[in-house]
Amino acid sequence: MTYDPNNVFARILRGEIPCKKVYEDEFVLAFHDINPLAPTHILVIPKGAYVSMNDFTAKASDAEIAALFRTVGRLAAEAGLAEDGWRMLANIGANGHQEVPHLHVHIFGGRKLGHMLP
Ligand code: DGP
Repeated sequence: MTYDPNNVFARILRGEIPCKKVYEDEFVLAFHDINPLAPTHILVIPKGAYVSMNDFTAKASDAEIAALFRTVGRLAAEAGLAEDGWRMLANIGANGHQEVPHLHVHIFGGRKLGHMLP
């Protein structure tokens, strides 16, 4: 799938749409989901133009991949989720019900989550 440079997360990265920022560095941006599904619901996105895990894992540098997943773990810990548990989720493509075509990892926590079902 070709990357759409006008998807909503690309616009957030360009500062065209505001977000409630949690963290930013050279590789990633993290912000609160606009429709939180749990007391903590953070999205972590790479700054690079990746649609999903498909092109990210194929094309991103090790530094970009490390930054994304280290940030997910660190922000979950900083949100106080580590001890009680939490969930990370990345929807991919049509079958995965991905709505925004820029890779994003959801962090859910702060309550007992529903059992994961396919
Ligand atoms: P997904 O189905 O994994 O593609 O989920 C997309 C998520 O993005 C969904 O939980 C709502 C969130 N979202 C969509 N538009 C915006 C926005 O403009 N700002 C923020 N903060 N989140 C958004």
